[in-house]
Amino acid sequence: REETTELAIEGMTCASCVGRVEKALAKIPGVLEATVNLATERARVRHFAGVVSTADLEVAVEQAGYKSNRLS
Ligand code: 9UX
Repeated sequence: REETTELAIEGMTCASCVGRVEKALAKIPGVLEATVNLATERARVRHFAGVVSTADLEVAVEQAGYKSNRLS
């Protein structure tokens, strides 16, 4: 089953930050697509449920140097 998780990302100040966060999320096995909106500070991640947890996404964002909080 696929699901979409939204995260609030803190600490992005330029467009390159968006690319860093998208790349960090997209490389997780089981992630299908990751898009980040700088203006709204939101990441939307489509992934396989059961393969990728919200915690996995948050760890990846934090390892890339940003803070993340689960939205839905
Ligand atoms: Mo831009 Mo973001 O110079 O960590 S890449 S602020």
